[in-house]
Amino acid sequence: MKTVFSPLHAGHAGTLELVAGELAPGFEKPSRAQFIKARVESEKLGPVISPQDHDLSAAKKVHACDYIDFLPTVWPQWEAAGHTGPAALPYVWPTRGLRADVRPRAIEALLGFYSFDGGAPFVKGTWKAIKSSCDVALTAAGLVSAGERAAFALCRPPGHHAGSAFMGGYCYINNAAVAAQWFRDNGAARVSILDIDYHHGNGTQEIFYSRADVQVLNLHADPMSEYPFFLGHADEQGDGTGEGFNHNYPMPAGTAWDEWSAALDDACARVAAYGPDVVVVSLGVDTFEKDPISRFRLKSSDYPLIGERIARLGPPVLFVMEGGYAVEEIGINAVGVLTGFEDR
Ligand code: SP5
Ligand code: ZN
Repeated sequence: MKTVFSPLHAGHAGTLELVAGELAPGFEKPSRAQFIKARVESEKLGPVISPQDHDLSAAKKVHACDYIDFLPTVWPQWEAAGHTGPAALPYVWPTRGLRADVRPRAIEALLGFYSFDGGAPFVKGTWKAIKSSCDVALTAAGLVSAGERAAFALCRPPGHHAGSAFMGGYCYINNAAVAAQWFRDNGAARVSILDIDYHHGNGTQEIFYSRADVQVLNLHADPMSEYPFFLGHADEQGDGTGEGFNHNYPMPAGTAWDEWSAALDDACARVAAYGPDVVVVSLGVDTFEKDPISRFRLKSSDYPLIGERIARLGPPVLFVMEGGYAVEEIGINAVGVLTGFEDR
């Protein structure tokens, strides 16, 4: 299968995040994409191609226009405000009891207005990386739409925590959601999004929660004790016309292949019953036993089995890269899913 990759991701570097009360180097770092690309090449998965430039209209179909228009202005506004620190980060949010209906002017406030956590830092190259990541997803979607059985969007930064008007959790534009909507607008009547990242894809769920034309399935750590904490419970099944088209599989810390793959089988049965024209896989490999921020117990040998199971679904598949922070093994695990898909 073809991989779509942009070197512009590398400008999103030197980020910081709060870990146990201290600002620490971001886990979501450029070497992640480099290790995956290197493994794609060493495993001879297929050609690695550059994305085509897309305008922002596809992103604006799942995100608020004002949110998307804000993203390229963040770093220039941050600099214009005289800040000299290494990364732009929010520190105040319009939570319960405060007003979220008035858009503030100050960049420090706008960052909080358009985010749900402090996990989406900006540096000078962040916007170009965000845009390139979205272009990667759309270009790979185009390959699938043109008849490829599958394509790999090697997106960085990831996307599944980004909602219609907010960033967070290393995510800015929801690449998988943009691609799913693009498939809908280009001939697909039904799209399934299968999110296998360790963390609940709260942004993807929010975007499609009231819709029946995009089914969303999420396998993830129980939000009672794991990030993003405030969404991802089993009783969230969709709203209105979307009722019955959202399914969550929260699982406890320590979950290993037997339990996890049973959830995957159930999710796949739901996909098969839905009968989508295309499946978008939000491919996170932070379910790995050695992931530094996660607590599932999948082994490298499990990842090809995931790909094999997804291949048995039948419809064409767009794989969109999400999380995974054990950089030494991230290529082995992510590409393991893809070779597992191709081997049958
Ligand atoms: C796309 C994706 O996987 N985003 C994940 C965002 C997770 N943000 C919270 C990280 C919490 C890190 N806790 C560090 C524990 C180190 N032992
Ligand atoms: Zn994750």
